[in-house]
Amino acid sequence: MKKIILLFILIPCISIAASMNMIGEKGDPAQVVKVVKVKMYDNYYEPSEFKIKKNQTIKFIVYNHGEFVHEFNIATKEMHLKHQPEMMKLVENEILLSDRIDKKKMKELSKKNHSMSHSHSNSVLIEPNKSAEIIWKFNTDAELEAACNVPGHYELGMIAKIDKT
Ligand SMILES: [Cu+2]
Repeated sequence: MKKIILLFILIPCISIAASMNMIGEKGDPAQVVKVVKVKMYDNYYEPSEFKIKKNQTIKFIVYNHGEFVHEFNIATKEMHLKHQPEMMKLVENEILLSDRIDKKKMKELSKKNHSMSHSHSNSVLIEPNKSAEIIWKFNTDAELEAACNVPGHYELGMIAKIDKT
């Protein structure tokens, strides 16, 4: 039974990794040209739009002011939609709780399956009153948005537009 659950989580992670190069890449800290501070609330971002230029490397410092766990994930709309069932599995396995992440459980499961650690360079999952950083190089023409894929939040409009000129 456990094996089946792990497989469900593993498959979406692989598909996300495979499409990673089309959305840009993890940025080099030495090449950061702009630092953008983002505040997370229940359930929206402030600001809700980022203006950047193609090929820029941007550092996002994201702070969660909300009462719930939120995600900051840079991807295409299609990738966000594909990622959502994976997040649902984290909820079903009681790893992702409404106001915290059960890191012990996540660690236990990730010993058997590395993808369970849920670390992708284009996304961070942040507990209330905590912050995280993402450095991203926008060397892509793909239309991107930052969004939260915690179940229900995307539908509530927890999306920030990335305006690339
Ligand atoms: Cu959220």
